[in-house]
Amino acid sequence: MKLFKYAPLFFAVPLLGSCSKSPSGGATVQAPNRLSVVFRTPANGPINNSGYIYSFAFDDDDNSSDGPVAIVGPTTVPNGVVAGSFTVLVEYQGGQYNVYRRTALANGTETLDPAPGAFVTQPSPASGNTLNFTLNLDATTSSGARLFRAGAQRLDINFVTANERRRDPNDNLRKAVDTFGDGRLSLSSGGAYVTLDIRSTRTYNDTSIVGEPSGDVRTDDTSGTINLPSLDITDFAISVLRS
Ligand SMILES: [Ca+2]
Ligand SMILES: [Ca+2]
Repeated sequence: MKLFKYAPLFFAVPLLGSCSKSPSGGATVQAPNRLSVVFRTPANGPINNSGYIYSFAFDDDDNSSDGPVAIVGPTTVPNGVVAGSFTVLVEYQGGQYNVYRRTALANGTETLDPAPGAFVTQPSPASGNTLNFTLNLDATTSSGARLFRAGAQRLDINFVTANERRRDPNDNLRKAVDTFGDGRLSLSSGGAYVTLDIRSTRTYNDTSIVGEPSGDVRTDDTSGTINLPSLDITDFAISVLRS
């Protein structure tokens, strides 16, 4: 059944054309190079708008051996959800999207340089089980740096969902997490990130690149209070536009 989910999805993504009006009808944004994501949880797990975290991590360092990966336990890393190597982070929580250029620091922490103008059009809060957004690949951060490295040809990509950022080092229960790959098979690793060629216009979907299963949210929590389907990465598509 999964195979038929994408046709209407792709037509909904504003990929065609090289410019886009803002929702207010204001300035036209020129963005010939774009990266779009459509992300779905299952029908019985609507996107949680009151605290759960949906993180989309992209690494433009041309090293496909170092992540990004999920954080599955307590952490001091400020973003709290994604670790390993990555340089761009899109985070959705509580109806708000944030985008950062991320620099890993030698002491195990990070700096997150916000890029509030990185979306081609400001994405709406989630309703139902879908998140989608389009980044300008040539966007700059608030400090004037490029969001994505100029000339990047590949991105290492992982999506990570989590119900919380766990800070307590004495709390060794695994929080609830999903990430690329089958969490039922690999409870200790941080997920099967992928490396995608972004040199030309194309669309990747989860079936072709990672085969992301449903029902593989990992947790050791036994309270029954976490809505696991709302964290379950089920379908996604990643599209590149070059025009
Ligand atoms: Ca997974
Ligand atoms: Ca999943």
